[in-house]
Amino acid sequence: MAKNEHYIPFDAESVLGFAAPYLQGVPVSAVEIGDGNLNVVFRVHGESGSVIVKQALPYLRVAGESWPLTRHRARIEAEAIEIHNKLAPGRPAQLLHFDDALSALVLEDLTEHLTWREALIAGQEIADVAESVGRYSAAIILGTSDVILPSRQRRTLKRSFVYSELCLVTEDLVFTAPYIDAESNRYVEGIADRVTELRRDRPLRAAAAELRFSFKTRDEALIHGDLHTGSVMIKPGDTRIIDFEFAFFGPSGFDPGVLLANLALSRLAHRSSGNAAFCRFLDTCALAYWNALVDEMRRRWDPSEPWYHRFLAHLLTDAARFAGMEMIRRVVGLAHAKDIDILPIDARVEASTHAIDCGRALILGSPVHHFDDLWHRAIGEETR
Ligand code: SR1
Ligand code: MG
Repeated sequence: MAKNEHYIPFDAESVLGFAAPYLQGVPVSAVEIGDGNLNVVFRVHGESGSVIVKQALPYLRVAGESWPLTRHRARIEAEAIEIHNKLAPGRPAQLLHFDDALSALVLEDLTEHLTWREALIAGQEIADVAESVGRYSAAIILGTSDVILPSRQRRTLKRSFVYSELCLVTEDLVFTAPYIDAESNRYVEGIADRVTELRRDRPLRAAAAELRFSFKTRDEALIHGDLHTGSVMIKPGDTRIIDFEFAFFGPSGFDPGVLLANLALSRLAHRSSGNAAFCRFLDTCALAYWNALVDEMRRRWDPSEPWYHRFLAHLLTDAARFAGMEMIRRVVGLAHAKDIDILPIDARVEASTHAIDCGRALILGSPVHHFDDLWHRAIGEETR
């Protein structure tokens, strides 16, 4: 059967039958809980327990039918979960079933978890999250790269991951739109002049174009592709990664850059709210993420390999520049950091302005050589 003949978008009724084999007892009810930008997401309850059904629509949910997309992202997500789960067992939310024709995944329901972003907004200090995400990053960066995988195996793996439509979305939303007068941009009124300056900032525009080129051409590892704090689900003692539809073979520094940028944005939000103690917690999170990543790489890498230190040095330098791009787009572009958007207006303007300034410093400053250089630049507290 051709793929389109079988495809129907689920509603709260039709999803019940689809989820039934993965539930205990008969399916009882379903509710649409998706608040993401891309897909519809149902929580389906059985007599006991529940599962998540995530279905790709033939368009971008946040933009509607005016922004058509293929549903190929569902297959990308299913395959990336499988591969990342082999490299970092138990870290991705578990995939119970994938139906290609329906572009639908059945996933375990993490009912006791919340996103890391929500936890950080609420000022919750949950231990070990950053370390778990750092180890996951190292596992996938090394485990899908030519550093470790034999060439033939890696080339086979690469064939199933094209440069997808969602990579084009990232190209546009992260590397392009914030630097032009794009219709998709949105920002708080109080930073309008600063946003106009971005469009006239030739060094920054050149660097953005160069980083976009890196994003498009450096197929170094099968990265998550959207590793912000909303893609991490947490509860005390358990950290899970979700939303793998942006996965592709791209630059290794992109995921660490995105993750650190979102921690820095959270910190800017808390600083503008006067929460100094929580800022210090975020400092420890950022450092724990990077230290765990480095430690996990060391564990997985032949210690006699002299290239190791240079590899990590480049990774840090790249991560800093990608972090800068992510910081700017999350206050200027289409998809924002909720941490900052929910602030009272003056604090929002202040944090948004800092995000642009810090992002610019990361992108255009001299290459960072130590983690502290990256972090201090990202939070606007440069020490040198
Ligand atoms: C239109 S999609 C907007 C954003 O949501 C995703 O989580 C990615 O970050 C993307 O850029
Ligand atoms: Mg997402």
